[in-house]
Amino acid sequence: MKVAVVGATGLVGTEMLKVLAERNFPVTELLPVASARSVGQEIEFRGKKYTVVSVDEAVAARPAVAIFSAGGAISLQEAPRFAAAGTVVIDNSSAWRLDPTKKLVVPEINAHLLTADDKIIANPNCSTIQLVVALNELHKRYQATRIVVSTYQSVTGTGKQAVDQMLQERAGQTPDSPAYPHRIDLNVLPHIDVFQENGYTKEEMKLVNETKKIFGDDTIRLTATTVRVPVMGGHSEAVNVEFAQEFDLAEVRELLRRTAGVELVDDVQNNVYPMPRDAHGKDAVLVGRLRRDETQPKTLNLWVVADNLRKGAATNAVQIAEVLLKMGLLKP
Ligand code: 2RA
Repeated sequence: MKVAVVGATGLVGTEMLKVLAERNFPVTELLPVASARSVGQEIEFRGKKYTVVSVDEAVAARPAVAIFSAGGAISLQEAPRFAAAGTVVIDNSSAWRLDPTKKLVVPEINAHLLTADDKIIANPNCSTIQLVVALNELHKRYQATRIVVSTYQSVTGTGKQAVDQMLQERAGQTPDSPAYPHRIDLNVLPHIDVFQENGYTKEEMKLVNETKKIFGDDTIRLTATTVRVPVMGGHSEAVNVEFAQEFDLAEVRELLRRTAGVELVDDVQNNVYPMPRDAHGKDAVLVGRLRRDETQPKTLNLWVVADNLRKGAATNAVQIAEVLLKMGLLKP
């Protein structure tokens, strides 16, 4: 199967190639796509060298699927071109996520919505994916009515430039081209993406709006504070969720053990709880620090950690492609 990866040289694109190889996705011909300055470069995939091509070349090659992680502007411009050529696009940018005609998919939750009509499919934001995977079975059982999330997001979510800034600051150097308006090492920034009129950032509003779309429930009240932290390995989230139904903590534990994509990591007596360094390189969403919110009924606190480049982006996108393949919706 001919597969294009658009944004193949970025942090997420590189992870997509890794996951495609690890999961043995049936790629017979790879089309690594990147910006003009990268065209002609060589990348390695499954021990074979491939030359980076332009978007035009990739569209003309009519791949079965094009997995994008190249930013919203490129997606808005190029995804329809691939779709018009018969390619199914899975896009990791925010461009199509809230478009009412496009599906926003986390396979463990709503892959059943996919049909042959879906030519552009949106991959949710990383901080949304780990939240909805963690809450999926609990929401089905107890109906979440209000969610308060504080995130602690890895610099890898911004990209290589941010990782370089952190490492240069850590080495006592002045960053060559800082990604953030302030120092990030030994600091935290309550600022991810741009501020909106309502005082929230785009990242915070993504959590609010995408969560409701994926759960198909506009009545869920969600408020978020998203924070950038000088950490590699993954995003962490402190989640406070109020349910319509009363719950039993032992049953919550059992439901989490049975939740697709979740690994329960919760034994605080032995200092066992989810941490980014343990999530790094994994596809599971790690959940721990389960405890009742003692200030109000039917409310649970939990701690959720996942590798934002994997389940938060690359793996979720490849899992969507695997579902499409299984449903016979990708041309061979
Ligand atoms: C971030 N979730 O962490 C955003 C985009 N990857 O920066």
